[in-house]
This record gives sequence, structure tokens and C-alpha cells, in this order.
Amino acid sequence: MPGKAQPRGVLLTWFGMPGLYAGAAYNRRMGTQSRWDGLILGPTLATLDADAGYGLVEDGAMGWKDGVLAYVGSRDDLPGDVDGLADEIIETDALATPGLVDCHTHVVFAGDRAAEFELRLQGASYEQIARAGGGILSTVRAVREAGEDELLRQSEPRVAALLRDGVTTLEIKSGYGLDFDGERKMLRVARALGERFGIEVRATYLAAHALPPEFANDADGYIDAAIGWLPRLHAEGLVDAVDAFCEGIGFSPAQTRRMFEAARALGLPVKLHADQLSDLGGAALAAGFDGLSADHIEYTSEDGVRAMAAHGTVAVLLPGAFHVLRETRLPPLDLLREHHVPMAVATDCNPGTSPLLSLRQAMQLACTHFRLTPEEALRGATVNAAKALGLHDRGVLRAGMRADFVLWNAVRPAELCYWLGGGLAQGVFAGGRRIA
Ligand code: DI6
Ligand code: FE
Repeated sequence: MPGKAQPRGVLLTWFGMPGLYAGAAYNRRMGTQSRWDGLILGPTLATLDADAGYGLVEDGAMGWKDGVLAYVGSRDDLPGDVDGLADEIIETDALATPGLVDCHTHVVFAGDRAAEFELRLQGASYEQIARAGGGILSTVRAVREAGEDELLRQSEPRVAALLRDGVTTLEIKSGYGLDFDGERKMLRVARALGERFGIEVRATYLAAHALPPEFANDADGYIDAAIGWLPRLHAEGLVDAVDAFCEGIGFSPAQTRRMFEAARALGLPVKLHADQLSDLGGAALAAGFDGLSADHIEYTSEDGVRAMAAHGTVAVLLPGAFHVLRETRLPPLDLLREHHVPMAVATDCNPGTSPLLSLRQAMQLACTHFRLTPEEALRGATVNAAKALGLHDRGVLRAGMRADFVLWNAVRPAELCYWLGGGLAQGVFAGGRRIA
């Protein structure tokens, strides 16, 4: 993509202004009904609206009404005089992409695990710390102690940070309560965060994350209990999908299967923390339930990849955890490409293995550690991430899709994966409303 010659950074001066022009004559001509709520003029669009390539449109335009994109294309092809087209017009030379979709997070938690980070730097492993009662269980203690308001208060700044760097749809897992009240509290906070920030939050039930102390040595008994809580939480509208941690330090494939059967009985889709530290056949297990995604998958075999391809299960790559744990085993990237398994990228934002507050940064890590191309990383954080959540109304810029988009202070899409840190997003819009 050729760079643009114009200076950047003029965008902010336009935000928050009332419509530049809302003349009565235009109202009459277009009819008030058909005027768009907003129109952005001049950005470079990376629509991702094709099987390959960024779908670039130079000097583009994007109009929306009632939260849905009404026009995406070249400025020259706009239907009619721009002044009459929309109530609010923003002129910019920013780069516009679909809003980012963070399809795997544990962003609701209390406290932090910085002390554990220091222990790991002194040589302790994640598994050793977990087996000694630290790790996930130390966050469980903090979450159980926190009231619902306190949990919300502590989680808010993390969500705000994700939004500021371009996230417009967010998945949030439970899994630090590990009893009925604790799991319910986390899921309620997840829903409250969606309302608080005006974004869609997909809430995932991850009670099968770790074994709580009251069920020590009785993992099957705990799975029975967690299966029992699910219909009640689902009836309260708190669950969109079901996940588990299928791992030596988590739950066995047989226990995971039982949890998935409970999900299927309620019509809930499943996804899985699969093959992160060892190959237990987790990816194939998730695919066998037509899982939305298999996540981590560093140790997934070719059979697992084949099963994912056959069932349309998305591969969710989590380079933040790989980076923080200083892992060396790469996910089977060439096999995923060969078998055309869609790859998504997510933050896995959590206090233990991935205290990562920027999905764009996760894209950067996916390029440096996993050698994704910047285009794969951007697809991974938009269209493929939406697929990993079972959402088909977002992830590309196209008329008819939700008006979720980001205006970036960047000339070319590769910059999104190139800059480490900093704030590139100038404006973040969800359903046509500015959220950051
Ligand atoms: N895998 C992960 O990366 C997170 N959960 C999981 O099953 C880590 C959660 C934590 O350490 O708190
Ligand atoms: Fe995770």
C-alpha cells in the first residue's frame, strides 16, 4: 500500500462536534428517515471484506445508521452530496479497521499476581506454583473475598485499557469463583462491564478452570457440582458459552467431555483451553462438540488440526501467555494454514500468565513469536475472532454489519503490529457510538 502524503493527526479536532451541516433543504431532499447518523470521510479503509488481503480503499467513506453500517466504500461513490447525507460528519485521514474483537479474556478478577511473576523469574515454574496452591487458586481467594461492586471496580480499568486500544467486542470468562456464588458474581460483573462501556460482552462459564480446596482430591465431584450450577446461571441469562481447562493441572478429557455434554444439553456452544502445556487431545475433543474454538493449542497434533478443520473450530492463539511463560513450543502454525483453520488472536488477559491490556499488543506478539503476518494478525483480531465467538455481524467493514470500527493514527495496517505500546487508536466506535 502506498503511503499517503498528507499529515496525520487532524482527527481529534473533529470529534464531539455537532454535525458540520444539517441543513433543512437536505432534510427535505433525502427525507429525515434516510439520513445517516454519522459519516466518516477520507480514511484509508482496511475492510478485510475479502478472503485475502486487507481490502484497502483509499480516500474512503463510511456511513452508519442505527448502529449499522449503511455505506462502506470510496468517497467518490457516495450517493449524493456529502453535506446532506448524515447528521454528523467526521473528516479524517486515519486508517479505519473493523473494531477489534478480544475473544479470550479473564479480565474479571481481583488482586494481582506480581509476586508470582517474581517467583517465576527466580526459577519457579507456573505448574510448580499452581501445585503449591498459588497460581489460579490465589486469584480464587481474592475473588471470593471481593464483593460484586469491588470486583467491578477492579476490573473496569482493565476493560477501559482494552477499549482504548481498539476493542469493541469482548469475551470474559468466569473461573476464579469455583463455587456457585463466586462464578455467578463474576458473570454478573462481566455483564455489568458490557453495560458500563456500551460494548457487547460474551460471557463464558469456566467453572472447570481449577479444583477448589473444598473438592481437593475429588475432581469428579467438583465437575458434578459445576454441571449442577450451569442451568441456574444460564436461566439468569449469564452464560453465552462453556469452556474448560483440559490439562494435567486442570481437568481430564473425560471430565471436560462431561462438562461439554451439559453445555450441549442446554444448547450452549463450547470452547476449550486445549493442549497448552501438553497434548491431551483437547483440540480434537472441542472440535468433536463442534466447538467454537480451541485455544492455546501449542501441543496440538496434526489429527487435532484436522478435526478442527472438519468442524470449523477456530484456532485461538494466545501469544501473551506464551511470552510471559517464556514458552518455546509453537502452535502448529503451518498445519493450521495447510488445513485452512481460521486463526484468531486474543489477549488471554489474566493475572497469572498474561497480564496483557492491549489486543494490538497481542497482535504484535503473534507476529514476533508466531511469525503471523500482520494481515493474519489483523484478521485474527477481527473477522476470525468474531467467528470464534459465533458472531457473524461484525469483524469486517461492510454495509449491513455493525458499525464497530477503529480510527487509527497509522498510514498502513502493518503499523498496528509494528508499534510496541503507545496509543494508536484515535477513535473507537461500537454500534456507531464513540466509546474511546
Ligand atoms: N490458561 C491460562 O492461560 C489462564 N487460564 C488457563 O487455563 C491462566 C489463568 C491464571 O493463571 O490465572
Ligand atoms: Fe485463558
